[in-house]
Amino acid sequence: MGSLEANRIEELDALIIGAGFAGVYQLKKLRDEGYKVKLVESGSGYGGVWYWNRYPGARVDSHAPHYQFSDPELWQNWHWKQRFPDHKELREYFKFVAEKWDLRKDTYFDTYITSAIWDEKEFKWVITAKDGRIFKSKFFLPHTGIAASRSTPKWKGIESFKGLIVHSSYWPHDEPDLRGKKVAVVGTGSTGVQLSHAISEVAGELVVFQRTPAMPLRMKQIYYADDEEPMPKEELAEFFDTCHDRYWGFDFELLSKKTFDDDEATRKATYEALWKNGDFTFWLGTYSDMLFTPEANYEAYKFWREKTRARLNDPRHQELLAPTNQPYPFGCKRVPLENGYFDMFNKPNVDLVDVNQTPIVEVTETGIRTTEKELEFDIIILATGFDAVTGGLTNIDIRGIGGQTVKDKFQKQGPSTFCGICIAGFPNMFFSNGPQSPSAFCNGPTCSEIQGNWIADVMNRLRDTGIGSIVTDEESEKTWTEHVEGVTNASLLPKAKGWYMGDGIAGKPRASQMYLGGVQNYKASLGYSASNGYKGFHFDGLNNDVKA
Ligand code: NA7
Repeated sequence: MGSLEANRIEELDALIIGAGFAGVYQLKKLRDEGYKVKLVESGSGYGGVWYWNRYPGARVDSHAPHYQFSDPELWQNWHWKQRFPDHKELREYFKFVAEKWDLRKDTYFDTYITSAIWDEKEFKWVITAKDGRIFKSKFFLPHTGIAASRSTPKWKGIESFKGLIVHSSYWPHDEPDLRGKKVAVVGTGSTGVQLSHAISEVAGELVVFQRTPAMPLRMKQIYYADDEEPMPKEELAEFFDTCHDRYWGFDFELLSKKTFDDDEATRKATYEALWKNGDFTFWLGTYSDMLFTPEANYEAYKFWREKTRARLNDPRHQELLAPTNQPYPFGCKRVPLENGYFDMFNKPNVDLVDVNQTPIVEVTETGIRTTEKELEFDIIILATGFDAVTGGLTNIDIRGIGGQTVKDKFQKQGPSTFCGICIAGFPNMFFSNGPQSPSAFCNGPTCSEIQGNWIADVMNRLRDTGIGSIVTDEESEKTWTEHVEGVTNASLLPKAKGWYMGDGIAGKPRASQMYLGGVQNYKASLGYSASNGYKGFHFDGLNNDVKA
């Protein structure tokens, strides 16, 4: 690992923030291209969300072999132990990657970037860390991801609780002993679903506080023996190529038919087959109109509701967890996977509080008081999510041309970018898995590679031509934003309240946070700009007369 004294200025070609899939890939790629590049990370290890998400039950919902880099040097030498690897296995994977790609010498851990200011005269970013260190870099690459900024409720009395109160993604490295304890889990997104099930197996009592029911799918976990692989190694090179050109960045696609193209019996058989897969395919590999047509969506919901209710003994739980009236379109909030979440509600030590009927009034020294009663807890876990997608960028004081900030710009009407990779007014700044890119609608490593490669190509173009800066124009940004909104508005996404639409964070404008138009179309848009002389961009600095 590199070291840097406080207040010393380090000159770089590129500074990357974030040691998740995107940042790690970018470091390797740019170093291979001969750039002087450093990666900074606020945590103390590699993994991004997998460094932070170490709560009981944390695991990825993308089934193996999808969730890994496509470099043969890596996959030829790596063995997955689980079809859905848990956080520990994922951190092991990142350690292995860091060693194979020799990343440590160019990584600064425990480094939180507070500001990045564009110097219009020097064509450089001046980037400052919390501890006072400064980097001057031609390119600024904040690959901060979708879950860098935690969202914590502002309940009265929250500071007074005498037990342990923790946000799911700040889970203590020294594992707390939950055996026999009274535990509250607030939130039923994919985190809440995973962690409450895991905790129900050890805690004395568990109370889950639900605002909106999740619609999780069954997870078919497989534990691989040493000589077993999710897919034969000789097929993997082609597999990764395929993923780069598929709608969701996975090897499966939506079906080429619509819900009512099939008669009822065929449709049911199709749902059953997808359900048995025990992965995302019931959501993302289903009839092509499921996310776009209410009637089609309701068919999927009915099937899900029937499957779910059959597992719940208590009619109250049935109605709260899988309501008769569809609460929002299926798949328009992130669909979690589970293998025991619903069954745990049949246990006598697990209870469910609907915060719509009995809202949380305050946190007391000993627990949580709702409008109905006070409940005592030893531990309160906030699985309450994030200022998702944009929070990682808006948390940093990023100032572009004329001192404008990313925060102000996004605050006005939601994110506006060109191809979810850069912003008008912010030269030589590119990000991965950010707003208006496929991000959470794409298998993470797939998009990290697509975007990382494109960013490296831009940098090569500037290096080859001696040009100082590249920046997208307002017109191109507007066109992309309209395209993103157009695809979202044609879908059922706006009918669900959640972070896909920027809901839940005070003052955050409601707007589509991600691009739903498909990874292959996204890749084509980036490619079109690049192969047309970076259409949609302006160049400035040094060799101004050279056309890129
Ligand atoms: P999510 O998906 O944002 O889920 C947060 C959950 O917390 C969700 O059920 C919220 O209900 C609930 N919530 C938030 N604030 C409150 C308050 N004040 N009271 C009660 N309940 C609340 O975050 P996750 O961590 O589960 O997942 C994040 C993503 O990261 C994940 O999908 C992966 O893609 C990676 P709501 O639905 O808003 O009514």
